[in-house]
Amino acid sequence: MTLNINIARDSSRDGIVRSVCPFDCPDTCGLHITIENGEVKKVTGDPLHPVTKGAICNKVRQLPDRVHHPDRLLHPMRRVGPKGTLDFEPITWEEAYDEIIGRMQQLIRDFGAQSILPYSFYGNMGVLNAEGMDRRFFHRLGATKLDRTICNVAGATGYKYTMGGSVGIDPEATVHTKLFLLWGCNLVSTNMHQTMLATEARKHGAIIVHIDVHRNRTSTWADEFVHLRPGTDGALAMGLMHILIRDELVDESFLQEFTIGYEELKQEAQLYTPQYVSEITSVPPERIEWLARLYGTTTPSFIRIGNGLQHHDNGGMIVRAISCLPALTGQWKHPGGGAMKGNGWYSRINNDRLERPDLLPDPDVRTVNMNQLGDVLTRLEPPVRMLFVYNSNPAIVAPDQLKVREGLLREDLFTITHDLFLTDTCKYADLVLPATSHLENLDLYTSYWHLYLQIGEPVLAPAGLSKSNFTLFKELALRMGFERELFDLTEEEMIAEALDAELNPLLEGITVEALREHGWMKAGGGRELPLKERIPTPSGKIELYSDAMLKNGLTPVPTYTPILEETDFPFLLITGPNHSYINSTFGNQSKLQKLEKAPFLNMNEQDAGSLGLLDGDHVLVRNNRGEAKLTLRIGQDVLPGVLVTQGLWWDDAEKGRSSVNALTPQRLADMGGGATFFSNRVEVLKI
Ligand SMILES: Nc1nc2c(c(=O)[nH]1)N[C@H]1C(S)=C(S)[C@@H](COP(=O)(O)OP(=O)(O)OC[C@H]3O[C@@H](n4cnc5c(=O)[nH]c(N)nc54)[C@H](O)[C@@H]3O)O[C@H]1N2
Ligand SMILES: Nc1nc2c(c(=O)[nH]1)N[C@H]1C(S)=C(S)[C@@H](COP(=O)(O)OP(=O)(O)OC[C@H]3O[C@@H](n4cnc5c(=O)[nH]c(N)nc54)[C@H](O)[C@@H]3O)O[C@H]1N2
Ligand code: SF4
Ligand SMILES: [Mo]
Repeated sequence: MTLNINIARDSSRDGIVRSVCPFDCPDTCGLHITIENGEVKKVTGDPLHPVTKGAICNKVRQLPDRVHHPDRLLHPMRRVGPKGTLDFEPITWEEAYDEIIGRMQQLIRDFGAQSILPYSFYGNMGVLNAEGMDRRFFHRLGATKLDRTICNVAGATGYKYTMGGSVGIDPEATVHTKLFLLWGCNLVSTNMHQTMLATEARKHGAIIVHIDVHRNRTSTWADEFVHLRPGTDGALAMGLMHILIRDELVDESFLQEFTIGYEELKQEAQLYTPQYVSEITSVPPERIEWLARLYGTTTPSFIRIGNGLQHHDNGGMIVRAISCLPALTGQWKHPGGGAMKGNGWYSRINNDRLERPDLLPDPDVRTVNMNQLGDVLTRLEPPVRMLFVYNSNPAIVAPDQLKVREGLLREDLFTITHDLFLTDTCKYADLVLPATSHLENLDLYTSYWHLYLQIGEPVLAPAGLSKSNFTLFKELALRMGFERELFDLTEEEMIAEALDAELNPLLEGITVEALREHGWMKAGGGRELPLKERIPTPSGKIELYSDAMLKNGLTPVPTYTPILEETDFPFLLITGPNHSYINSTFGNQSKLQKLEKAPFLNMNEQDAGSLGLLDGDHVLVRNNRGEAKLTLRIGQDVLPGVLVTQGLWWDDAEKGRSSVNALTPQRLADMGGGATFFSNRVEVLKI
């Protein structure tokens, strides 16, 4: 059967229109979209947006290729062949809805709604499409809850113990910063507008230090590079504190006024002599002394805490320790001084009103951790029988991939995927549903880095029969017979529910209409908040000692905890994101693939020498979970015993390529149930 799909272009919106970048990137850029004959010709940065300033990354300059890609899904499809074979037939939305509703109702009758599991993340960051109508639908249904832990939860939890929430400094203030510590953050690839702000500060004498396990684009751009062993950053932070205290470089009056627990922290820091820290981190003692003195004598200083730190077993404690540093030298009181891990606190919306967890028929319904999808699909009792995937590509991005795929292959699991493309996850789906791109729907965007809220209008007609997440879950809810007053809403109505100035006074005056008029609006209206109002901890002070940590069975002062030695495989493997994709998004665009060339494995020349390996060799990286084939790059970019590969590549059967997540563990980090992608031991064999 074939379906006739009208792909006539709607040229009524031709011209240059304003939009927002929807991808999971801190910068949340304002965009200008050039449309001709209903087709996107060009995407550029909005020159007037105060943070974007007309510049965007090369990935999103390729957005026209993504939006009009010949592989865009244009109609729903049903599986007709075996799972994993991409054998689908087109169906209508009527048929798709009938099948979904029929199966959901049957499952609820036979096994209860907890047999259904939504699986989503932030493939689209729009509030309505990522955490709006979808969440409300699954709450009302009573489905198993998903703990969305794959990205930044360990570090966010560690940071929250110190500072009370995702509250750092306004990045726009970093033009005043004199010292940047980019700590476990590949800024040049993952937060380019912070690079622009730091470059501005550098013109006025700022020094930029990159602290990483991998000498990469950011190290080359920075002024100084501190190379350390993976997962040892907690020890380095403690060592810096040790020296700051020893050399009386701390700000006693700030500590008195704004913190609690300095005496307890002081005791803990005593242990961390430069010699001891050097043994743990591999950073020479003189280099630790140098860094501590630089940090203790430069004001204002700013620490950009990256995601690389928290994808370890001890990621929560690492970020907890680093987040205490700026308080020691009183940085928070200077414009451009302090730290930033995430800034979601400023533009926080009313998630409860949007997602309605109160609708859950059974408030105690089970919750599963998204990092353990492999175990959830293969071992959980009673089993998950329907998996509904949207805004995510778990067959590539989730750890312990072979387990995930074993689960996805289960004949008694009914899998629905909603995406723009036939991703590797769709290969295992029973029903594939086409999703609109963000240019085809309305949404509200907040940033987890800068402080602006923005609205993105539909500027294109939906591709084929594609539907937004909002529309999909709204229509499903209405067909399920759920309450019209909860689900028969417009996007504008739902955005109005989210923008709750009573919950968050910084949203005062920010409405759909005002956003439409201005394009973007800054939380708090650009007013500088007094420091005391920016410390939402239980004590109202920066907590160097945390009662909450003690209650949760954690050491209440910052400390160093090592990563686990799960096996004795000789190498620690870091599998980070790459420059040209966003997670697995953009991994199917040939221009961007060409720029990345191939998945490489960086190895130290000493290790290569002792294994008899040469640059360009094809190697098999393996452990007890799985294996991946990579191309060797030998040099000094990683320390001996450490390996780094970048990018979440799509499967390529021809090249025998499977993603690196075949190697990574489902183990959870020390805080928040976070992922441990980077605490991963492997061996390397020549092919
Ligand atoms: N181009 C591009 N941009 C992106 C993304 C992308 O895939 N591509 N993804 C987006 C998303 S979802 C996120 S969460 C962010 C992530 O962006 P970042 O916050 O930059 O995090 P990562 O790139 O995961 O890791 C940052 C750095 O940490 C290093 N690292 C790993 N382990 C350690 C360690 O133990 N100690 C130290 N000091 N460094 C370590 C890595 O080598 C890497 O250089 O970027 C977002 N932006
Ligand atoms: N080994 C390793 N694994 C990692 C990481 C790592 O550094 N190393 N990083 C982790 C991190 S930080 C993160 S955040 C996760 C990210 O993991 P995911 O959130 O799964 O990110 P993507 O791979 O970008 O997949 C997003 C999917 O959503 C689809 N999509 C986009 N817009 C829409 C829409 O409007 N509707 C629907 N239905 N679909 C849409 C996209 O086409 C894409 O297929 O990966 C994690 N996995
Ligand atoms: S991916 Fe990041 S840097 Fe690139 S356009 Fe989007 S928000 Fe801006
Ligand atoms: Mo992420």
